[in-house]
Amino acid sequence: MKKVYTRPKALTDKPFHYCPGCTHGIIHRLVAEVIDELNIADNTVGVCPVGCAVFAYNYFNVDMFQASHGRAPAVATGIKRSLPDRVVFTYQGDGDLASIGTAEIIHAAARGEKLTTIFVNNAVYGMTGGQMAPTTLLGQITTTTPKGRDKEQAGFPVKMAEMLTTLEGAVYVARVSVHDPIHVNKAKRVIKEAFEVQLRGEGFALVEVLSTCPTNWGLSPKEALKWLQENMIPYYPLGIYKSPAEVK
Ligand SMILES: Cc1ncc(C[n+]2csc(CCOP(=O)(O)OP(=O)(O)O)c2C)c(N)n1
Ligand code: SF4
Repeated sequence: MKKVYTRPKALTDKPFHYCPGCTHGIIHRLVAEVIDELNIADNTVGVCPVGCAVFAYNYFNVDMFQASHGRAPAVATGIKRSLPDRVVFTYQGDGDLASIGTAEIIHAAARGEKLTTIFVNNAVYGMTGGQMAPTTLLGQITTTTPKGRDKEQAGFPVKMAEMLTTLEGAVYVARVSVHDPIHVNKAKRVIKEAFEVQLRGEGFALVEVLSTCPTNWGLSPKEALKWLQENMIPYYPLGIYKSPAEVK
């Protein structure tokens, strides 16, 4: 029988704690496969967020740090500046990165820190029970927007990839999705490029990954993938927004 999947060496054997159908697990796997393919596990340091991926240090088989809410880019900056030969990545949710950590991510990007950020946008605060995040769509029902997000009261959803693209220090900015196998494969290529940008010392790289939260969206895993495709992608278009070739 043809073997189609082998657990990457950059993941430990520990089973993920994520809810059934949550795509955090797929994104972890992609990052780990990229670390294996680039053969950088011994030289990589990851920084975990505060959110459902808080325990990512249990899963990645590389050196890991835990940052307090939103502070992963600041912690990663310190690691990279003191150990510039390390490959440093942050893994952050949208509550973590686009809410409490807005300042940290904007200034790390503006400074052109040579980091790779994996930004998981699932349009809600997953871990704390599905409250509205900056990325929650207009009309989307969450525990804090029971009638749907209203722009008069809660403003508009923030498009982080587009916003960070405007900063000169950000040299690679892309948005991908993991709602089907074709997009999962594309996401992996983009994540790999974001690590290669760092390996070439070119500057700050961020990949926004559209992800599901079936538990807090109140949908089955299959329905959640469809909801992501039909509702998130039109507002958060996929693509490579900026790459080093354009910056030079
Ligand atoms: C300073 C601070 N504020 C709020 C919290 C509570 N908190 C922990 S996780 C979280 C939500 C994280 O959501 P997100 O970053 O979107 O990640 P997800 O769980 O969806 O993957 C919040 C609000 C906290 N731990 N620290
Ligand atoms: S609460 Fe949402 S984001 Fe968190 S593990 Fe469950 S499905 Fe995933």
